[in-house]
Amino acid sequence: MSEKKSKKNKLSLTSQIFIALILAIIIGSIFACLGQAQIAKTYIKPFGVIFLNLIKWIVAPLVFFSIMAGVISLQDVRKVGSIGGKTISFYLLTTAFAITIGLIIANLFKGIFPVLATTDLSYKTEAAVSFMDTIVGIFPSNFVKPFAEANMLQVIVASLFIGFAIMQIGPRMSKVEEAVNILNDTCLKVMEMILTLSPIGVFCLLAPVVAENGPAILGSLAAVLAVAYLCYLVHAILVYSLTVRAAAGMSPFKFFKGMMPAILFAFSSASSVGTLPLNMECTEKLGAKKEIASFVLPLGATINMDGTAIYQGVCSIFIASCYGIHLTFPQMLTIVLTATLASIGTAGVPGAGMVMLAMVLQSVGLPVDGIALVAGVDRIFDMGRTTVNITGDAACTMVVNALEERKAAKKAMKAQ
Ligand code: DAS
Repeated sequence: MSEKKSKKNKLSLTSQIFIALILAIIIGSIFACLGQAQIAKTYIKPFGVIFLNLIKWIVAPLVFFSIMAGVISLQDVRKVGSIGGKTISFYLLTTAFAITIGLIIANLFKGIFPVLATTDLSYKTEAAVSFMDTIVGIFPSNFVKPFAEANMLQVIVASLFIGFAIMQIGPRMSKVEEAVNILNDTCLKVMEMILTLSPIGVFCLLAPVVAENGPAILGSLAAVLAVAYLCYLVHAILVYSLTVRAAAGMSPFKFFKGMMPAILFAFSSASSVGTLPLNMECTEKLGAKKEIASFVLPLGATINMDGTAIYQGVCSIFIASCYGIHLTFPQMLTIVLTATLASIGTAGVPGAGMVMLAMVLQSVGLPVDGIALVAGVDRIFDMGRTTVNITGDAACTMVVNALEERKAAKKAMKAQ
């Protein structure tokens, strides 16, 4: 009875999120037409900020304990190594492919982008020097700082080191494993409590955005938003359908249908880490093993951002054309490398991708203040790119799960 009741609640939570989305757009537009955006920003937005702050508050311990629990539950370092290797290669390859799709399609459509100012900006193609900085920055130098600063890459490295260490402490391991699982379940329970507030949180985040931007602003940026969403769709349908079909033997329709609750939440919250619990639930319902999902998904929520890479490619072309600048092929390659790196460093929280756009623009000498052209509707970009990000994480989970199952079956056949 309680299972059916909670399933019904889960479904009604999804429809509540949808209703909150529609209400936010209608009420936000009314505020915009009445020129009362300030009221929405002053009295509605703070409740949305509280909701996001609660998510940010719990995300570091949630990722820390879920990856640690995932590593320990796999018991076998080699298994983590092979899963880790498959996961990282899938993430890096799909991200580089995503940014390439973004650049190709944006270049095809750049004729419809406005030229706002011509400039003789002499820009140099500096190699992306930040690669080594990114690698060095992944390793924590202080136990508390990664949590205090919510530096997710360092939190993940800390959880991997401690998880591997727990695996090797011998007979006492089971006690520590139980403690880690209790802490992980507690964090998941706290996150579930926060998620029951999501209809209110989504409404209070989105209504002020619509009130501030209104349909008019969308009209003027419709071109670049449409191109970005076209790229999101092409990448998600092309890459994820092909990979889940080819590697996991799963019908793309079944995959996207099963992912719908997580896709809806990601679209409205614009937060990959906030969508983690729903993403884990959806991939497990689609047949992924818990120990695979609880390792691959938190890693993906931090380092796999295909949608963000697309957004950075499309906006680089849009900003360059707004300044009357023609990007050369070598510069596009630099954007591919930098956007792939930027997506690894992008945190899975709202707006993070826009901050990393500065790194991409600098790498090819484009004016960083061009970000102001797209900042006004960043949230609308973010909703789509976050949806692609979490769907890519789930596709990777299904692929890695299928490859590990095949490997285990082969091993079992050999043993007979
Ligand atoms: N909103 C981020 C996420 O949660 C992505 C981004 O800002 O680019 O994935």
